[in-house]
Amino acid sequence: MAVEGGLDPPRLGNQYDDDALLRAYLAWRLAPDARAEIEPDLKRLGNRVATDILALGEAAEASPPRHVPYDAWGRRVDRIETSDAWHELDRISASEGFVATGYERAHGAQSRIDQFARLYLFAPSSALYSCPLAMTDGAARFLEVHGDNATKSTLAHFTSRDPDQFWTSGQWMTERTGGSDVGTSSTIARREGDGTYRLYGSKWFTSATTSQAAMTLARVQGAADGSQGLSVFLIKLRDSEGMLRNIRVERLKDKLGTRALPTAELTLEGTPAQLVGGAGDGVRKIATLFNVTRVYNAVAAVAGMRRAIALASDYARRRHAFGKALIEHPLHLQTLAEMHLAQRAAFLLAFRVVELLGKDECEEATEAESRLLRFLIPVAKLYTAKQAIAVASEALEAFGGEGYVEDTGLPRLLRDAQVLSIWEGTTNILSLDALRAIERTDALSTWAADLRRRLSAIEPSVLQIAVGRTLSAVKRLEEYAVHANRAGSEFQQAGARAFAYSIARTEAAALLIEQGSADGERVSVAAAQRWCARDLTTLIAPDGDYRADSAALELGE
Ligand code: MFK
Repeated sequence: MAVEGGLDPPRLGNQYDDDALLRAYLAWRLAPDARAEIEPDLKRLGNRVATDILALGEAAEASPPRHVPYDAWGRRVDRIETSDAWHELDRISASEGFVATGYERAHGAQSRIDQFARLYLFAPSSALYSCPLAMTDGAARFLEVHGDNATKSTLAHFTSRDPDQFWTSGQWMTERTGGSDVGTSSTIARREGDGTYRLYGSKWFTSATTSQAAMTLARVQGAADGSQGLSVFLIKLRDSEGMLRNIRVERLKDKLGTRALPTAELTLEGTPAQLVGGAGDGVRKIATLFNVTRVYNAVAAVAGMRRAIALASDYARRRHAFGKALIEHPLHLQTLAEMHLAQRAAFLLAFRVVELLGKDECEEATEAESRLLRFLIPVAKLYTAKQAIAVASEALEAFGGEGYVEDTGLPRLLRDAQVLSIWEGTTNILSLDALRAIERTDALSTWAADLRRRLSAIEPSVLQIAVGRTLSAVKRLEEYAVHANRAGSEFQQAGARAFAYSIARTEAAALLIEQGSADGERVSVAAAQRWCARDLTTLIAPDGDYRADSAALELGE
């Protein structure tokens, strides 16, 4: 039956073919052989994420998980029922090798680029199945680094392409004390006579509770307070009959977004667990895991931005107002261009970290690159998350009232973006983390030297002004850091967010310039010029009494 009247809704085409930036980036960064091998797959996936995978994601969203505490006979069963579509997304994740690609390392250090290009296509259609994949990948990397013979088979499940063998993993770090100050975790691990452990405590925010396994933190009975007294444990969640092993599901979270994703409050009532990586220093060890999930977060953020822009750009060509298509109105075009630019910068930043991660894991990173990775992960995660929220909000506005109407599916773009700045370390926690990386590893000098080296390799061109402005920003950031260091820790902390944003913008500037210089395409050159024409650094004022000013503002005095 033909559809009568109404508005012409936005449509999604092949998400690989339509993404000029992704294609240009891969042409720029991937070895030609690797690209030739990967491209047909990305093209195929680009179609799937706009057709069958998209339909599954929408079905999963429409049928959120349900907690069934008791069976018909009053027995406590704590089943979490998810939709068939959610199960199918799990099987597709295995067969598409979304985690496996990162571990097979068919393209050496560039395998992470291959893998994250696939995830970038998948994430916005996946109803957040990308979240269990993030945690599974983090867990796999953790086991690769800290595991032993006893955990080998679990690692094989996490990295399997066989849907019947593939397992996902949760990452249970958050307790009632909060998700940031992890060192205060109160879950206790009691050692049994046979050397195994049982865990007792509550986990306040456990995503993907339908996973087969989870990595968690607990304090071996009698161990010291703080993060050093914590240890990392692997839990296999279910027994051979599929029942949770001494885990009580208190309830599912009623979240703003990510509604297909089961997130629960749990009580561990003597849950059998395996100590991995030895006792103690749990936060330092689990950083291996959360640094991977933070990279996923950054890639999911730029992928979400891309999806919002794809829809808004398509609609701007269909929708007419004041006698012409929206795209023909200069201010609408300008607004879309700004969204594209924000996404472009964030994309390059996220994939810069992906490249460094791949090198680091394949032991091809120099010492300086490993330091940069440690520093740029929090910077990229915090910056891309905030940009994703801003772009999603702008995209909704680009649809007018339709962007505010639930059954268009558009409000979900904003709801799902909002989580990105909250989980896996909030903006402030990550800004402070970047400061700590500077304190502990002298990352700022490494970063500044790296930028100067890369920019000095740019051939003289129309990008010279952009290069000059980026170099000035690097100098300003170094000067600010010296001043902040003198002014003391409170000043440094108060300025940490503005500082991290400025680092992100300046790193993105260098990447945009490098891309513009490498491909000489009008779009890349214009992007670099436009980005660098504005202030890259916005730092808190070094003079004046910032603290008294902040207190006055906060109190409304
Ligand atoms: C689509 C995307 C999907 C994403 C899905 C995920 C859903 C999961 C939902 C969640 O679980 S959200 C909650 C996630 N929680 C966090 O991410 C934790 C946020 N808090 C922090 O990151 C804090 O900064 C931290 C807990 C790490 C502070 O702990 P401490 O113990 O007070 O800090 P400290 O003393 O700096 O660090 C202890 C050790 O860890 C140190 O080692 P060393 O003593 O050997 O130097 C640090 O160097 C090391 N460390 C800390 N942060 C690190 C790190 N190492 C590497 N990278 C880092 N980022």
